[in-house]
Amino acid sequence: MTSRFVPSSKSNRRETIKPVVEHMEQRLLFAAAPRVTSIVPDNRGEVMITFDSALDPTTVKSTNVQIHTAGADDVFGTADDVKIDGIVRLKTGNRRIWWRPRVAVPFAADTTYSVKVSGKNVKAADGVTKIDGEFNGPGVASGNGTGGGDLLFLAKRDKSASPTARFSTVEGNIDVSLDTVNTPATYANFLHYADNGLWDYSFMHRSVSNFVVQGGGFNVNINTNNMGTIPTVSPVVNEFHTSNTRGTIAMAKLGGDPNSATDQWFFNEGDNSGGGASLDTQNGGFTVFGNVKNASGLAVMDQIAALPTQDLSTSPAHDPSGIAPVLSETPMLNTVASPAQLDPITDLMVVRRIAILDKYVAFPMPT
Ligand SMILES: [Ca+2]
Ligand SMILES: [Ca+2]
Repeated sequence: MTSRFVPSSKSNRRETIKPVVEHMEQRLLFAAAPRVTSIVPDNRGEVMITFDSALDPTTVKSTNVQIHTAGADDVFGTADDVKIDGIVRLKTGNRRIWWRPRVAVPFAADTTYSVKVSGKNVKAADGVTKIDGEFNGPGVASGNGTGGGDLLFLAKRDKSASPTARFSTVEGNIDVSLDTVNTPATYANFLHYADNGLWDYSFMHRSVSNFVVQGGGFNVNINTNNMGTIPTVSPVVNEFHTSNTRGTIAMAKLGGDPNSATDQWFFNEGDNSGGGASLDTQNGGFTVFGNVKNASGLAVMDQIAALPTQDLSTSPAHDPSGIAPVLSETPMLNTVASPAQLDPITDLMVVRRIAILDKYVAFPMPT
């Protein structure tokens, strides 16, 4: 055991040990306890936990990463707590734990839930070193400097005036800051579709260069690979307030009917406030209800806008609902030789999930 902490001397190295072997040993012997550097929970129970170094994949499993709701007594740590069934994956060079519930809506959206990553059982890539897991607060790296200690926190609803909706797309994430103050009805309408998972596996069906990319109305059934129409509720009243500038998101609606928006939205790729587009004045003005929060989200938006489009409006495959007429300017991850060869789940610009990001706090709650 003592040799673990004694680097080989220069003379030793020269005599017997090949440099590549020594390098490997050094790395293993001095493995630091992985610390958590980023936590992103959403309001339907999906959680991303990122560490500063790689984990041992065999130790990242559902027994060691657990999510519970408080149960009927509304108190955590009692017998009626409900363990949520989920799927645990290790991504991003084995540094990121991706926990997702097995069903789209595992509990009422915004329910507070606890997250526990076992400090005893989840190990560094060496299979020996324990994670340094003690939760130190939002945005702060975990740990107390010594391996071991559970990562334990509560995820809860973001009650701020501008919560974040994460659009998880096949091209990357777009985080959108939502405007609850100026567009409250549109925000409530947005929550209906997001909180019920209705936009999961939806796809962007329209892209017009330097103008908009549009989605929210249609989805792909991941079991049948068929395209379909997302069920809608009553239209929402128009709440035009914020200008349709680049990087904003607004509701789509029917021509000549300001109060007809339901589930379709569009990102303003260019400045569409005035000029030929005139989205601030046309049809009562289009309701901007949020804006892309950061540069990485804008980059993803631009990547999507840069995809080639294809006219799929004539006899596409996997279209039992007959949505083809809306698919004349469809952005494509992979263009197809003919619409009849369309493979929706791989060829279309799929939005895997839209959910509101939660806040997270220490567990137990600070008094
Ligand atoms: Ca309980
Ligand atoms: Ca520790």
